[in-house]
Amino acid sequence: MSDASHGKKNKKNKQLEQFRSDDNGKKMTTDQGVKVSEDEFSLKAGERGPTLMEDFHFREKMTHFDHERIPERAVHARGFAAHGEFQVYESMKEYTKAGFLQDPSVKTPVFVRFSTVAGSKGSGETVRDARGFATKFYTEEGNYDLVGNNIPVFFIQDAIKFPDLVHALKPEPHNEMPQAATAHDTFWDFVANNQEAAHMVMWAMSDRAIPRSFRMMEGFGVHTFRLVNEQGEAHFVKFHWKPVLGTHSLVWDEAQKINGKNPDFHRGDLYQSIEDGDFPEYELGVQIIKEEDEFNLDFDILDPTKLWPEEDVPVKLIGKMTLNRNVDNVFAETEQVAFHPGNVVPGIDFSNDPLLQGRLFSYTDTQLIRLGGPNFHELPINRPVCPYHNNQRDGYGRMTINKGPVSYHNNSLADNTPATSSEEEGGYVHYQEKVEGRKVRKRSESFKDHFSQATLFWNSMSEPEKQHIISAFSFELGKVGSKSVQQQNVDMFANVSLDLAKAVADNIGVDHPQGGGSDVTKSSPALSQKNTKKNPSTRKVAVLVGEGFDGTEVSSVLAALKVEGVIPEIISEKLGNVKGSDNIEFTADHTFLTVDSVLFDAVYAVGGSKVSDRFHQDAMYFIDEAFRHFKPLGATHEGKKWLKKADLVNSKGVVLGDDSSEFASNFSKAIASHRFWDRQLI
Ligand code: HDE
Repeated sequence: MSDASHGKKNKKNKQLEQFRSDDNGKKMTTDQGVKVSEDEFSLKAGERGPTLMEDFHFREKMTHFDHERIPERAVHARGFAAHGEFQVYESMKEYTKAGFLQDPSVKTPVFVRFSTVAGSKGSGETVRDARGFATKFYTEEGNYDLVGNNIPVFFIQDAIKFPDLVHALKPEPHNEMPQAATAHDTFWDFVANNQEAAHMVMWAMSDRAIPRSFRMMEGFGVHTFRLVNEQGEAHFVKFHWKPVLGTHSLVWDEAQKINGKNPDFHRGDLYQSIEDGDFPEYELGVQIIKEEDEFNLDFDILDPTKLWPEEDVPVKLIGKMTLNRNVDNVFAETEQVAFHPGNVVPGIDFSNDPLLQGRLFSYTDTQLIRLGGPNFHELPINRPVCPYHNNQRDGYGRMTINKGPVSYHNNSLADNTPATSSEEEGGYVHYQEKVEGRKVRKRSESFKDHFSQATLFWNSMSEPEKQHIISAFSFELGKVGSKSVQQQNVDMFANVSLDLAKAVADNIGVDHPQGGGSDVTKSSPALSQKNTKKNPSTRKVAVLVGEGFDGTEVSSVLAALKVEGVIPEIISEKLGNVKGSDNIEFTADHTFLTVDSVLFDAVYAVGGSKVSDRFHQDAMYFIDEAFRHFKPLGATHEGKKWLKKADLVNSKGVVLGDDSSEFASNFSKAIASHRFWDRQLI
């Protein structure tokens, strides 16, 4: 609560307050403010007679309803957002004059929208896909948007190919299948015939594409940008978001089941964490390269299919973002927010990455149709918190009432205002990069190595991560109908790793590749999730409790787990109270009917002296499934019988005990480990 009452005092929130409306307890009126006397029956000529056009309330209600939908985003349609704040750790003056990166005492309001890329607005959230990670900083110098993804590279090198990529990955046009999935012919046909996709495809087939939570994934600005300081000196920069809870993923089988059990899994997780005060936190990181070192790496820093290995160019953590407030209205805020990689502030500038340059065109263009005209910057969520004045006028839905006759520049009637600002006064002056060249439709030779970093990524994976990638390729290509496309992909990925290509070829029944192989031996440990942070905080544990459980002991285990930040939820035979010894009762949050093991991070089997056969059976299934998804299992008292019966007691990540404090501490360590990959793979 200390945190500025969850960001309620910040400038953006105060601005939004002017637009909020609470209908609770109010009288109903028309949009014109006329009180409504009847809202259930339309106006008719006689009880059984025709409805009359003069029923203005009916007309208004129906017309508004008829126009309620707007086009969904062409990509990133399925998203969820939250408000928060960003604070820099120390002044970044040396590199940038951006005002919000100067003063550690300043909290800059932010709005962050997470999304999947391929699926429609109503699609499942735990699909295999990149995730959007778009942040709007409402700075005193205007809005700065860092419109990133959770994967640091992209499928293509030139924006002109984006429509092709998206046509290939969206559902196929003749039958609109499959929804929110790349496991189909056109996507893989695109990959094999546009081999610059190799590196990002490796990420998309890895665990990164099935995050456990929006709170547990990294974010990347992807492109190389520029930071420019007060002296006009520029540095190249890549932006990173590092989740404080570490980077963690689901298991593919689990991810698919979650989509059935709870298609709102990721938004529910984000929403509830914020409601519970477990505010998601991310550190902002920068990798910086001096202008004169532009050509010192073994790839082109303008190529968006390349990352800068953290071991070569360290990530400097420069600040922290905390998401501390849910939206009041998803349509008004999350749906109407308009991000744009071209929304920059003085001190942040572009590079010649051809993918970035093309994005600068696309976002406003798509928003013009999605949000219905050129005034979407006036929507409350998109407004800057600093004043804005210019000669833009009119258009659909214009809200600002610009006074006076003058709407042009230069003028004398208004003293030539609104006036431009010099660089010293804070005017945005584009970095004066010297550019020379012929007009050509070409790709630079320096962009032509598509495989070295794909192999770097492969080399950096732990053995279980490699197995997951092989399985993902085998799943996706296994769904492809064309033998030729399957073979082309196996042949292509042989350039990344022969082991990978052969394993996939065997799984999908095509020939081993003819050539291939890579001589890249380098790896980047920072890319493996094995090396991420481990923390039990906010992990959800299913506590399987039956009538007659040991009241005192189990209560003390749960209390100890809560101290570690773990969130236990009670599953019992029916909702309501479940009685244990020592007059202790728990309230069941769920039954086996309402939840499933895939919705939890770990299982604590407690049991009870009086459980029914049915409960026993359901618990065995629940535990077995959690085990197959490599989840930590804990058991005390009668619960141990279940694990013994399933023959799991000697497996990794299975914690048994009777001493409640020792058990709680061991179990909490196991929960922090996230998953136990060295169990037998299923
Ligand atoms: Fe986007 N992208 N994109 N993109 N993108 C959109 O803009 C586009 C790219 C990203 O939550 C669209 O308002 C082109 C890379 C996010 O509202 C559209 C190219 C990265 C979001 C568009 C790219 C992104 C979008 C669709 C290749 C990571 C969701 C709706 C040149 C750095 C933002 C919209 C939100 C959304 C175009 C590639 C991130 C069509 C042309 C690379 C997070 O304008």
